[in-house]
Amino acid sequence: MKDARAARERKSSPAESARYLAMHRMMLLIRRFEETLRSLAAGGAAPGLVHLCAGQEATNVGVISALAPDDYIASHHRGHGHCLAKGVAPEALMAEILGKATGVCGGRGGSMHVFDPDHFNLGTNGVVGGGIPLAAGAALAARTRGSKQIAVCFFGDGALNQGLVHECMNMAAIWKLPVVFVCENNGYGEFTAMGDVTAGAELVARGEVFDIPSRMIDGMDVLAVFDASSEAVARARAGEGPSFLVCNTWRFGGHHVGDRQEYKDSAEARAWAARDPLLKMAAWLVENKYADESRLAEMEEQVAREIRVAVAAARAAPEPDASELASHVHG
Ligand SMILES: Cc1ncc(C[n+]2csc(CCOP(=O)(O)OP(=O)(O)O)c2C)c(N)n1
Ligand SMILES: [Mg+2]
Repeated sequence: MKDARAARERKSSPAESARYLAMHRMMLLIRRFEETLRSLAAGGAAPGLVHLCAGQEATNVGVISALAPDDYIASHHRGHGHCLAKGVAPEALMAEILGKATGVCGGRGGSMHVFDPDHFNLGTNGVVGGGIPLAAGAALAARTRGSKQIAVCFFGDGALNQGLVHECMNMAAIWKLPVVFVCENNGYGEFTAMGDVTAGAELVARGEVFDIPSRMIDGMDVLAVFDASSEAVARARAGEGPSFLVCNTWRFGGHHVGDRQEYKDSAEARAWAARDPLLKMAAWLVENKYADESRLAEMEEQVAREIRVAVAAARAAPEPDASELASHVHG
């Protein structure tokens, strides 16, 4: 199949150019954030399990770049990239994951419960499929208020077999809710290959059965994800109802930090590594003269500095005070 990026004429206005560079920069920021967090978590600095999204940046950034700042997202347990792309400061996210008082939720949520209302982020979620009804509810609430906001829910291939997906897709279709269902299909749920637990080869059929427009997309191609998401978002905003996007992607690391991934086929892993979304976008930017190698190197340097500063601040931040333990528990 022809590359979506080559197949479509792209405008080269300054605004478009800035958009493509911003997408690449955000993917880079997410990758460097996750790499840094991997070593911090491996050294025991982050309480609880930490699930990294390196490899899935094109899906995170492609979808969220198609949203307005006040559109809602509901994320899942592998959600740091969603939080960053939606606008949280790296320092506030890192502090949250490290359980520090300066974190987005004062260190109470950690990696799997980052709730960020300032950026209309309904949170990462430790319950597989748990974000789906939150997004459907936010979409219903927005429509009831007469707002133009829409909602996106991200979930993994493992969540496809949760009843909630089908209940919410059915209701969203019947009520034409402004919601976009995004399955980040990375081929595995924990340590089990998708094909061993998921019946039916055509994942898009899960949306089509509800008459929801459903598409399979190369989730390693940020521009392909952005194009498909822009269409889905426009449909939702125009009152035409939900869409379902299956983004085929790959997590470069284990299920969580510390997973040795012995269940993965190494040839398959190498093939996916060659499709790294950052390499693909960098090559496209250079080929189409949106940036040259030195501009990309400068961007790398800026991002590395931003992460260094954020991590140093998060590490130096105080632990939450024990006297605050019960705050926010009862309203
Ligand atoms: C309701 C529920 N069931 C089981 C789990 C345990 N669990 C955590 S992550 C996970 C796998 C999820 O796989 P997928 O949805 O494909 O997401 P991925 O980890 O691949 O990003 C499971 C089964 C859980 N957290 N919640
Ligand atoms: Mg998965």
